[in-house]
Amino acid sequence: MPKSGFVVMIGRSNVGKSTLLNALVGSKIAITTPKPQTTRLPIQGIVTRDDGQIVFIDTPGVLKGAHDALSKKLGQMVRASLEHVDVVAYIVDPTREIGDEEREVMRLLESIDQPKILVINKMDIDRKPFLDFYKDLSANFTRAVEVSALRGTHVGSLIQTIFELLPEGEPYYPDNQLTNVPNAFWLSEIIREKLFLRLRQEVPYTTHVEVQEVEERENGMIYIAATIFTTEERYKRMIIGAKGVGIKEIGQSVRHELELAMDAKVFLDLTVDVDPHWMQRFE
Ligand SMILES: Nc1nc2c(ncn2[C@@H]2O[C@H](COP(=O)(O)OP(=O)(O)OP(=O)(O)O)[C@@H](O)[C@H]2O)c(=O)[nH]1
Ligand SMILES: [Mg+2]
Repeated sequence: MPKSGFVVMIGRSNVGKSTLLNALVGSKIAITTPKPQTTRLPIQGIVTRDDGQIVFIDTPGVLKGAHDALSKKLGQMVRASLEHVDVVAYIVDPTREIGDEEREVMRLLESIDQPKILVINKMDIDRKPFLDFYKDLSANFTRAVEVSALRGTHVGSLIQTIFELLPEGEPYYPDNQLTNVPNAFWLSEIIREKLFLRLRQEVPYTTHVEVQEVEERENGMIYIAATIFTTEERYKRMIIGAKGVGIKEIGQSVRHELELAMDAKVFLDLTVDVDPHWMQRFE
């Protein structure tokens, strides 16, 4: 009898949850950046082996002390995603100090009945002042593993560990499916990643991307029309940049990545627009 189930990945912002998801699935389905709160919606990554199927759910980092509607909504999504899962993977970063945000996540974990795996990530980094703290914590968990999501180290043994803990069951998805992310959403995520990588401080957090059109043209070229919404005129100017250089560079890096991923020529029609109310759509 094969095994199957849902594994939610929780942890503070920036510990590498999305990087780990990509490493587990073996394909870039979630965007990753050095900035906190990159992930906004739970994204599922699917791993199918002879043993069965694991559906991973990547969640937004839990941010402590953030009171705006978007952050609250993110927190609610994390709590809601804990309810119907078979295993919880708690991802930690031994290079960073334990702060309020971390304590918040640990509190959240205490009330969970499912098996819990402590995943100590970023083991490739030499200086890990908080490694011992997390090693001591392992006693409170069903299992503990040390990985490097970036290098892919011990990601296979994490998958094995999860299979040991999963219940028997049939797969939820066809065995060739890697994610639940629809194409348009994935495209908008790639655009958002480039915005995060290029823009400073608060600007990327004011943005939201919508893909209006994806069309394959006769010559095999893929035409994509998308709009970057931001909340204020001055942010729009910052995104566009002097003489349009900013948006041009963002467009180029998006196109470059899409062409590699889709193995086709891409024509990207990227617009920047102001919508002061886009965040309300998350409420
Ligand atoms: N050195 C090293 N860096 C890593 C590793 N895993 C992730 N990172 C880096 O850590 C940063 C954050 O990674 P993400 O995967 O976006 O983190 P996240 O937990 O999904 O963050 P949020 O979506 O904001 O909650 C990125 O710059 C990654 O490249 C790792 O194993 N080793
Ligand atoms: Mg993420």
